[in-house]
Amino acid sequence: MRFPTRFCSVCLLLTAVALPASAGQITDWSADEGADVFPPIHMMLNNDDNPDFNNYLFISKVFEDNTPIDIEFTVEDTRGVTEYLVQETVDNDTGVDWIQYDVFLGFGTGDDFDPSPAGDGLDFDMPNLDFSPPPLSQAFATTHKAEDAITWTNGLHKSAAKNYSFRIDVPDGITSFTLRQVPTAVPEPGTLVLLGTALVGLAFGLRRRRGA
Ligand SMILES: [Ca+2]
Ligand SMILES: [Ca+2]
Ligand SMILES: [Ca+2]
Ligand SMILES: [Ca+2]
Repeated sequence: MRFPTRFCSVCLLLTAVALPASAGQITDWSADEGADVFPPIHMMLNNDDNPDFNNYLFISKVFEDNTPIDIEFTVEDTRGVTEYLVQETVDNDTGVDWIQYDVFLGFGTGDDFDPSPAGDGLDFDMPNLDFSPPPLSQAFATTHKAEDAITWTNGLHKSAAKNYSFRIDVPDGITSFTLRQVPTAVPEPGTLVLLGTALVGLAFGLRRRRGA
């Protein structure tokens, strides 16, 4: 893949010029299997909606199955809001095409995941609605943006690595947050055939019972 290599070149370049990290930012993370997070690149903290400075978060993910992948980030206060440009390489290695891809912000992981509420400052660069560049996917044409959820549809993410990018605002007052990623597989034709067979069988049984 060309893009991850380019990501890494950008990583190295930016690491070379990045300012030294100071308090208040993403300081650590833990990820479900399949996700690799590169150390965040901090160009300027508290850069909420400052078009001149991006902080970067590079993530690479391989989905072996269609269960969600959670990445929990540890955060320290910055006395402000730090905006990150997240760039992801997402590899669909499930053997099944995806018809939709969602990312959510929240707290906790697995069954304990709670969506981030509206207005808490943790969001996909809202309410400024100044996404620049806007959230992007190489696989899908339509992007539905909400404060704590982005949904990509109108396309197929087949068995390949594709790039996604979006922004997140990380506020003061939280010690951690979770970025959840959820692919949706194309319904298998086999499932529909089985369902159809079951319905026909049920109707046939009912007719026989009525006839008896
Ligand atoms: Ca912004
Ligand atoms: Ca929120
Ligand atoms: Ca922002
Ligand atoms: Ca915001």
